[in-house]
Parts: sequence; C-alpha cells; structure tokens
Amino acid sequence: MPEVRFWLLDVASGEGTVDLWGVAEGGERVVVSFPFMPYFYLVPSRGAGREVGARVEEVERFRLGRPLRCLRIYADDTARAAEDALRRGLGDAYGYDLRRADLFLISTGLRPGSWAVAEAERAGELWGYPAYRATGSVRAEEGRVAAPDLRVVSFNPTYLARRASPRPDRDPVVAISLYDGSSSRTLIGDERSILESFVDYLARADPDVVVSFQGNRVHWDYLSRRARAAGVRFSVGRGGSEPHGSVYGHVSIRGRVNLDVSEFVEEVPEVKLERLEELARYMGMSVPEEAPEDYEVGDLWESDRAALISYSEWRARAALEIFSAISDYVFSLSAITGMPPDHVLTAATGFKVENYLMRFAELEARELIPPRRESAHMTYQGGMVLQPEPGLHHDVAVLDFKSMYPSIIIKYNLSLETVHEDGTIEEGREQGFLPRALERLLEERARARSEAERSPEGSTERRVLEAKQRALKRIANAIYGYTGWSGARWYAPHVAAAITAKGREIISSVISKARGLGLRVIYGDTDSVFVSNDARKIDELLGWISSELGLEVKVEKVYVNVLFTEAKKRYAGVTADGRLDVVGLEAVRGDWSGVAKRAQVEVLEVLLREGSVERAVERAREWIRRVRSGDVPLRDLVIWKQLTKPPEDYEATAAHAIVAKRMREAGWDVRVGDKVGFVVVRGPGRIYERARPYFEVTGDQVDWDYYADKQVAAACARILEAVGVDESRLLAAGGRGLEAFFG
Ligand code: TTP
Ligand code: MN
Ligand code: MN
Repeated sequence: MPEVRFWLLDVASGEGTVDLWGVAEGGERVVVSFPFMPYFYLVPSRGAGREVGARVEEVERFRLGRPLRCLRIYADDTARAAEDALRRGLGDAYGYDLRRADLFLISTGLRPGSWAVAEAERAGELWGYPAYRATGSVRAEEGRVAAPDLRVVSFNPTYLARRASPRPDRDPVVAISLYDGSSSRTLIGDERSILESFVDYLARADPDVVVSFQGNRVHWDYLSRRARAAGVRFSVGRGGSEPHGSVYGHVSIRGRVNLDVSEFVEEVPEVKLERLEELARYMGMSVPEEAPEDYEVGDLWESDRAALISYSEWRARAALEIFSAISDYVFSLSAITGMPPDHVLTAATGFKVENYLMRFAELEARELIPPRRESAHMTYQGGMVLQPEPGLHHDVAVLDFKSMYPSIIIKYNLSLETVHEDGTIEEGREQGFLPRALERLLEERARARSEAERSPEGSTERRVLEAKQRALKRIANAIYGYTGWSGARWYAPHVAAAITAKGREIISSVISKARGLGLRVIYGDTDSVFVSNDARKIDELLGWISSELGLEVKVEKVYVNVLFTEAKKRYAGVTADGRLDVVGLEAVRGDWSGVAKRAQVEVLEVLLREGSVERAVERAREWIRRVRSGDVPLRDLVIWKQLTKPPEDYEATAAHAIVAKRMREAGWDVRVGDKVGFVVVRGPGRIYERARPYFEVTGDQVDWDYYADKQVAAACARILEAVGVDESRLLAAGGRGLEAFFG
C-alpha cells in the first residue's frame, strides 16, 4: 500500500470528504482527501432497533461509567437524523452536534500540528496542489516531535484615519508591511494596487502560516471589505479561496494557519498585555521607543511617512518573532486538544479542555459525548481565604500545595460518576472519567518532562518537549474550572463544589496542625499558608502532610518582609531572593494612573526593603509634592478602564463611559471590551464631568490636585495605613498653596 506521511496543518470539509492540508515529508504541500460519513450514537429505548438508519452498527459505549448497548448511526447530517430519532422517541442521542471535520479528527485520533501517515494514492491535483486519495486507514505517527520547516509570513496593515479609529467603510489601507523571516517590505501606492499586491505576494510566497497581530478581530475583515469595495478578489487562501468567519470568532484561510499572536495574551493572564509593544517586551524583544498611538497615524502619514513605515515593518517583524517563540507551545496545545493551531489560540479555555475530553471519551474511555446545551450558571463556594493580620511581618514562609485541585480530583476520585448532586461522594467506585482523563494528561506530562531532560540541551526535541509539558500542565490545571463552566458538555457544578470543599477541608487541617506545632499563621489562600519561617517546625509540618494527607506541599518562597492590608488578596512582600511581589494592590490594578502605581511601588520598596516607616512616609510626600507641582509626564496620568458593556448602560457617573460616548460622537470606534483612557482636568463640576480622552489633554489643563490627593496620596495611604500612618499626615504635605483657598 502506498503511504503518504505529512504534518497536518488544516482540516476542511469537502464534498463527502474531509480534506487534510499538510506538509509532506519531502516538503511538498499536499491535500489528502478521505471519504468520511459522520455518525452519532443512539441509546435505543426499549423496542427500538436497527431500523433507525440506513447504516447502523451495534456497539458498547459508556454513560458516566455504566456500560450501554448503543447504536452507531451513520448519516450525512447527523444533527437532523438525531433530531428525527428523538422526535420519534427512539432513544437518547449523543455526539450528533460535532462538526464533521472535528468528528473526523476525534474518531481517527489524528492531531493537527503533528505527523500523520495515510494509506493513499496520488490523484492528480486539487486547487493546484498535489492531491492524494485515501485508500485505507490514517493514523497519527507517534513519537515524531519536530515540525517540518514551515513557510511563515507576517503582515501589518496601516489604515489612514484622521484623529479617529479606522473604519473600513471610510478609511483606506495605505500600506501593508510584510515579513518572511528574512526580509521586510511594505506595499504602498493606491489602495487597489496594495491589495492586489498583497494577494499576489501570498499566492507566490504560499505560506503555511500567516501571522498578524489582531488579524481575527480587525485586519482580515477590514482588508476583505476594502478589497470588495475596490473590486479586488481577496483570494488569500490556498486554491484562491477568500477568508471566511469560523468558530470561536476565528477567521479561516483555507490551507493555511491564520495565526493572530494577540490571542496569545490569554495564555499569560498574570500579566496585562494589550498592545503589541507590551507583548513583544514581555517576550524579551526590543521595542521602538516612540511607538505612535493609533490617533497619531493620520498626522504621521503626512509628516513623517518613513518613520511610520519603519514602525509598521517593526510590527510585522515582531509578530513573526512572537510566533517563532510560541509556535512549539501552540502546536502542542493543538496536538493535545485536536484543535487546529489557529483555533486553539482563539478558543476559550473551556473549549480546549472539552476538545481534549471529547477525544479521550471517544478514543479511550468510550464514553458518550453529551450534547451542548445551555445550562443556568450555578455559583458555588470557592477556596478558603483567611483574614490576614494587617501590618508588616518579618521572615515569613509561604507553603503551597503542589497541583492542589488536580491532586484532589485524582486522590478522591471526584467525577460525575462519584459525586452526587447533594455533594456526597460515593466511595469504592472505579476511577471516574475526569480523574482518568486528568491522570492521562499528567502521565503524558511526566513523560514529556523526562524525555526533555534526556534530550541534549539546546536541541529542537528538548525545546518542543518542554513546550509540550507546559501545554499539558495548562490543560490539566483547567479541568477543575471546566466542571464549573455552565457552557460545558460535562457541566458539573456539584463536582466543582466537591473539589473546593475538599480543598478547604485540607487547608483547614493544615492550619490547625501548623498552630499546634507552634507556627504563627499569618495568612492563607486556597492552597497556601503563610507561616513564621521556622525551618524545623515547617519540616515537621510537611512530613505530617505527606504521611497523613498523602499530598505534597512545598516551601514556595520566603518573604523577608511582607505587608498585609485589612483586605484579603491584597498584600506585598520582598522575597529572600530580592523580588518585590505585589498582589491585588493599586500598583497592579488596571484602573489607576501610572503615577499612583509608581508612587505606591516606591513606597512599598522603601518599606519592605529598608524596613523604615519614616522614610516610606517621606517618599510618599515627595511624590505628592511632585505631582502637585505638575512635574509628571501626561502619559502617567492616564487612567485606563475597560468598557464591559455599552456606554449608554452605565450610570451617569461612570467617567470612562462618559468619555467613551464623547469619543464615539467624535468618530472613534469604541467597542465593548476596549480600554478607554482618560485624564481628569481642572474646572467646575464633579470628577466624572471632568474626564477627557487622554489625547485631547494638555499639561496646563490637568487637575494636579486630583492626582496628588485622590490618586497618589490614596494609593500610598492604602499601604501606610497598614503600618499605622494616617492619610492626613500625607495630605499635610506639599502645601496646597493659596489656590486651594481661593479656587
Ligand atoms: P496554585 O497553587 O496556583 O496552583 P497548583 O496548586 O495547581 O500548582 P502549583 O504546584 O504550581 O502550586 O493554585 C491552587 C489551586 O487553585 C489550583 O490547584 C487550582 C486553583 N486555581 C484555579 O482554579 N485557577 C487559577 O487560575 C489558579 C492560579 C488556581
Ligand atoms: Mn499550589
Ligand atoms: Mn496556591
């Protein structure tokens, strides 16, 4: 049997076939077509038999661990066939709402972003590419880790909008920068020729991966519309196809991976990364010092076109470099979940977990896949958080459970089969579906880690395996959250509640034991306890946890000094290795001005590193004086706040909503989810009446007293009040001057 080996890039539904786009072993780009008839399962009601469909097989499946006699029914349109069977009362239907291409991957075990072997013969060409027709089976080729050499191109468009957000019905494309990994170029000229050259370039370069920053949310749609208006056929996909909207808000480009690196920020929730510059800096890349803001593009196009073009070329290069840095990780996520590389970044975490579970269900557990239905969201109690002892503490150890929720799920066999709706846990049952799926992930992770360690340092294998183990951890850690997500096929809030309840029980027993041993317990959150750093007693405690609870705890860090406020989840500390950790305070919150954040961090540094309250107070007063005198750059005064609903739906006192409305009136495209930046100016009226879009404000308009009192002093007081300093001591500083009396 002739075989074709290829690395799977993309999957598309054809006419009665599923078409796999791949890079074959010799580097050839190929399309391999499989005849594929989708199927679903029916658990027949009494009496119902094989008459339900034209092609029916009897199979054994499980529903929550219980074996069931099932019918596997093949049908072109499984959703319709299942609906029909349900209407006729023939039984319960499962797995009928999967997309054809997804079902194909799930049932064959093929993974995008990995190698496959198919029995297939050459069958001419399809859309100008060598085509193969399947003659037998197809399977994943295990154990082959490295991706082939992929052709990657990135692009960055520039739209000409004047002092407003670009709008595709109004503002033209004036440039598109392209980068192929070695050279940059920018297409300019009249719009029609730019778009034609772009299509042309992609046809000739024929990339496997097209990289952008915000391609899904902005560029593909924008460029498609401009092309339509200009009468240019926007055939950027393989075989001349145009982009089309797909699942998860993703845009599909046939035969290519359309990778929008802006979506990688979801993978690093601990850091706020919104602009390309922030993401690039986070990835350790160099970033231009003076990046133009969106609103400056129109003016720059006239005044310094060369600078704008070189910035646009930087953006295209940065996007591609980010892709290179994350591609192993993305392909690993793809292989684990079975979702194509471009979908896997776009899809919410719940869908990633679910795709993994569906594969595990069909291929290993032989569990039926429940249909997706809208469930009412149920809240449940989360982890335990202790009320902290406010103030400054010295020499504090943070003890933290290793993989707490995953460990609990496995150790207590918490699953849909074993946890009853009322929260009681059935013991002595076989390992449930969730713990099994999770254990499989952890086994694979352990294997990837040890294989990585055996691979030579700096080798491709090692790099890929390390990315793989991180991706496996990501999915394993998300399983608990999945059970509490109301969109889940296996939605099980009672299981989520049982997991957190066990967690609370365990952490309480650790706290009691710690106190019994004479350790001071200062704080605790979910699976961590902060205790006085007494090495001998801590050792004893860890020993007890391992022998009595059968779980593992590590000393995660030691704080030389740590400061707690009255509030939970708001503290800061300096670790033994000299790092400042800030949790939940203004300094790490989005909706405070940069100057307030900087001042707060400096006050924390002085307090925690030098241990001096007096010097910390002095530092706060210096900042207040400085701000009151207007000696701070404007960009540090901007307060960014996210629009979480349409501006009209906010109360009349929400400053950012007022600013958003004004921006809309002035022609800006401000959408739900956008961050609105404003500065508070002097004048009559309340603060929310004095908020202005940040780019309209000049230094002489700023309400410096607002920034001194309500931003800097307030943020510093939050810290200093925890060590007994009253806010009035700060405000007494830097005299408000005569203006305050007469103003
Ligand atoms: P962590 O201690 O952060 O994580 P962990 O115990 O799983 O792993 P590690 O070995 O690195 O300590 O969080 C404790 C539990 O809180 C974790 O098991 C699951 C839950 N949790 C979430 O559900 N979502 C999250 O984003 C985080 C950080 C934790
Ligand atoms: Mn932990
Ligand atoms: Mn923790």
